[in-house]
Amino acid sequence: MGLAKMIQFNVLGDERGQLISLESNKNVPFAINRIYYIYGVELDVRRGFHAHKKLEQILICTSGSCNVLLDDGIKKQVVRLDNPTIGLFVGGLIWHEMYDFSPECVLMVLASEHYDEADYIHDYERFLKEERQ
Ligand code: T46
Repeated sequence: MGLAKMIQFNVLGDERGQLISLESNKNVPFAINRIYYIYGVELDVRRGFHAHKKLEQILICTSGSCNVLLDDGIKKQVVRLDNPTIGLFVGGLIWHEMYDFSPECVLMVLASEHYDEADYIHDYERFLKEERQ
């Protein structure tokens, strides 16, 4: 089975344009405690390089595109995000890296918890150890 859990959002569109609504514990499978977005990333820049212990997140490219590498310590999968109607769910203990950002990319992230540096695992060997436990 693939690592990528994609969520297709319902689009409330009409002749005026498109609208997507994101609601805690409805089309988003957790209570949203934080939203952040990443933009203005140069093409050759790679971000991420960590896993979270518990945090659950949904990554949505609301504009432009980027790639996300997912790694559970055994399997790796690259997901291209280029559609604002699709979210990528990333749960705990998934190493992830984001790269190949297009100039207009806005990567919006819905997160289940407030920012907590203690939830990050930045060391790949430590990630593998925690994954095996
Ligand atoms: C993740 C991927 C997808 C804060 O102060 N509050 C926040 O909510 C966030 C997300 C970051 N920061 C600070 C921490 C750093 O000093 O902003 C700076 C840049 O964050 P970071 O280097 O962690 O950015 P990325 O792109 O490597 O990772 C981010 C998220 O941090 C991370 O949780 O899963 O996006």
